[in-house]
Amino acid sequence: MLTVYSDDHRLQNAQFELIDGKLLPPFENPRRADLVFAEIQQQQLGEILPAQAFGLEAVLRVHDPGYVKFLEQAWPDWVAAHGDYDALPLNWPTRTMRHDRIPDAIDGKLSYYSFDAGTPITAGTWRAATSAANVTLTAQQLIVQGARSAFALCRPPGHHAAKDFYGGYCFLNNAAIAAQSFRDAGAERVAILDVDYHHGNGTQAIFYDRSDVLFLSLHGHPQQEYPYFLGYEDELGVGAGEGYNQNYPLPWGTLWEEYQLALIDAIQRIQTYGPDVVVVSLGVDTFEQDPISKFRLRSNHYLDIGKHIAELNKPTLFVLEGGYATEQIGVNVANVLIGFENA
Ligand code: OKP
Ligand code: ZN
Repeated sequence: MLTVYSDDHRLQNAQFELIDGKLLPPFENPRRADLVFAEIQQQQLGEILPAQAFGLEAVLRVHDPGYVKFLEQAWPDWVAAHGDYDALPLNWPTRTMRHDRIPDAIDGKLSYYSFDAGTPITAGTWRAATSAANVTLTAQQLIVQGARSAFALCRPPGHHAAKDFYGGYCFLNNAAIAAQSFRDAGAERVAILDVDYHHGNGTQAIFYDRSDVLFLSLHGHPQQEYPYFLGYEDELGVGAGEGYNQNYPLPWGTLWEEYQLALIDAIQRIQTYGPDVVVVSLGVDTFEQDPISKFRLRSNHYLDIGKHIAELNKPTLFVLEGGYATEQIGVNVANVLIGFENA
């Protein structure tokens, strides 16, 4: 397995994260990717390549130009208004309020372009987020050039970010950018399988009206879990996209046995779809010891996840998403890749 990696992920290194009414050290922190890197190296999973610099062209195939400009400018604008503190929004336009005017003030812009207060924008956020996109696009190119698989070892993650909003630690949707780039490179059908514990609301929204990208997600049930407002099983796509979105919401406490049944169904759906390439949004926060999640997978089950994905026998791009049990994140991620390779 070829891995692509850049140290620039470390530029997303927030002071605090607002979670469960507390300001805590961020769960989504640089150690995560550093430990995945160390494990991949130690297990000798294959070559680790640096990221190439792509411009913003591929990013803008998925994201709104105004949103991308906002992300690039948010930190300097915030510092000018408030000083050198991590930027967080505090209110949102909800029912009966307007969504058709973008405020001039940076605080209003943060509110307009976000959906939670748990995703700090810092001095390095823009560079870290673009580096994650570059890591993913570099890995995506390896597959375009004929590699059977590649792993984009990137952070911050991406699957909660939609066309024009951030949240859930995500700014640019790395997996969606890669999927669109596969299409632009000539792939007719792309399947995105999201095995992160949280619903990939951003990815779903980006491809919801399209039949050329099938999106499937296994995740904590939105009645119980973040992001709460998307991820039900009756979300099947719209217009041309009808029938090309599939959610598997699962309850707190889900064990491997139940999880595997959903995974097998998802794999069968992908098989039927017959994609040219598969993108895996690879979160390992389904792990039993994950500090913010409530599924109960064990480390060996990640080998099986990799094995099931390999049954598809398609070129496969793995893109890192969540996973917050830092001490075991390396083993769990590596196990997916090893299970895939040894299948
Ligand atoms: C990002 B990814 C828990 C609040 C959760 C945000 C979680 C973002 C997860 N009570 N806050 O999908 O791993
Ligand atoms: Zn997650």
